[in-house]
Amino acid sequence: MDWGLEAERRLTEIAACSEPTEGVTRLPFTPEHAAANAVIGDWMDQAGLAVHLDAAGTLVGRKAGPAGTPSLLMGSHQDSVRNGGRYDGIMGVVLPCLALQKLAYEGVDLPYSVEVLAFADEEGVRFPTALVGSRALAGTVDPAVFDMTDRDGNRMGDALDAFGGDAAGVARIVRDPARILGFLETHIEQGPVLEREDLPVGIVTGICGIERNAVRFTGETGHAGTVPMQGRKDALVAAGRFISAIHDAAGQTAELRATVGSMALHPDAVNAIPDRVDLTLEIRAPEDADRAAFAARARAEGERIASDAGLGFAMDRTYEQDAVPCSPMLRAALAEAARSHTGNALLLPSGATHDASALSDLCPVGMLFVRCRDGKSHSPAEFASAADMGVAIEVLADCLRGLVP
Ligand code: HGY
Ligand code: MN
Ligand code: MN
Repeated sequence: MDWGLEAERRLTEIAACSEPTEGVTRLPFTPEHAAANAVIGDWMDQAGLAVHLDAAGTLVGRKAGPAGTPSLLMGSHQDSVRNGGRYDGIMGVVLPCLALQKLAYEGVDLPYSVEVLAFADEEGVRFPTALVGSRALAGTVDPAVFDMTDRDGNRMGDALDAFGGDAAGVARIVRDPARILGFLETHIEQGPVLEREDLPVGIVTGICGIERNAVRFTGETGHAGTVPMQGRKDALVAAGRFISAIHDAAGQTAELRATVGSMALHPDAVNAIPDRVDLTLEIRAPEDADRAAFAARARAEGERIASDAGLGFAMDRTYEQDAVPCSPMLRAALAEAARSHTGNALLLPSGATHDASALSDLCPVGMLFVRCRDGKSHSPAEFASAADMGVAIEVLADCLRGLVP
């Protein structure tokens, strides 16, 4: 079997489980998700896994090892962003299923249990939260998330229950860390490093921490034609100065990323001076201390810009996730397998967050990255080659063979 070509075929097949949009749009607890789970369940079955849906809506494929052995968890998220690519998340479900199928063909019986997990919701696109499936296994879900609603007013808990999950029972699926070997996630890199180094796979050193802030500038509105330029309290001009200052400052800190991804004006009229601007400031960094220092610098800059123009300024953190180091044991196992197949074991950080971020509260985590064309992701242009996925499957299979419970 050409495992890489089979991976490409499966990813093409499941890309059809999408809303009728450009690229892939597959949100949690939707008809598209149900169609995808039917396909994933078949892959799990072909890999010799027993399949069930857990209370958080994760499709779980499990093959028990010798009695009393711990479980190695693998997998990633089945959901996508709107107009996303064919690889983000779902590649991490396809490749471990094929690696297990390859080992079965070779008559290899692993000395531990294995699970492949297809998480319902990592992106947090439909509901204003994320990682509910992986957090459920780690026991870190805030029950309040089930009252969050999507843009049509549907409660997440109701959508999960209607899908076959059990919001009230999520606390019962927490895993016992003593019975878990670790979590191994395979994911398209979503960045340019492996392509630049001309390598098919890489080993992740750690997952960046992330915080999101709600920022507000408040000034004075007025008639665009009568208020003199001198002395205006234009909230959008102040926000513009803030955004470019943040962009320039972030460029001076290696591996730190700062992004203003959304903005809303008031009164948002062509002939009125904006008196209020609400924007989001997202900050990511491999080191939490760098992220905290940058957030303090951003706050000071915003306060200075606002006070120089006689405006109001507020910056409130709305989301935070600490940086996660990958397990030295899993990094070493992946590196040894990658070296034997490619002669390389490039180490690189992940600027994107992943389900592994949440599962690090349960067990050691490791990540294998697959080369991403042009570093493009969260886009229909996202692409990973069959050849590179074939190498990743070989590396995964070797890594699994080498793990000792
Ligand atoms: O935002 C992220 O890094 C991930 O793609 N959800
Ligand atoms: Mn993503
Ligand atoms: Mn992802």
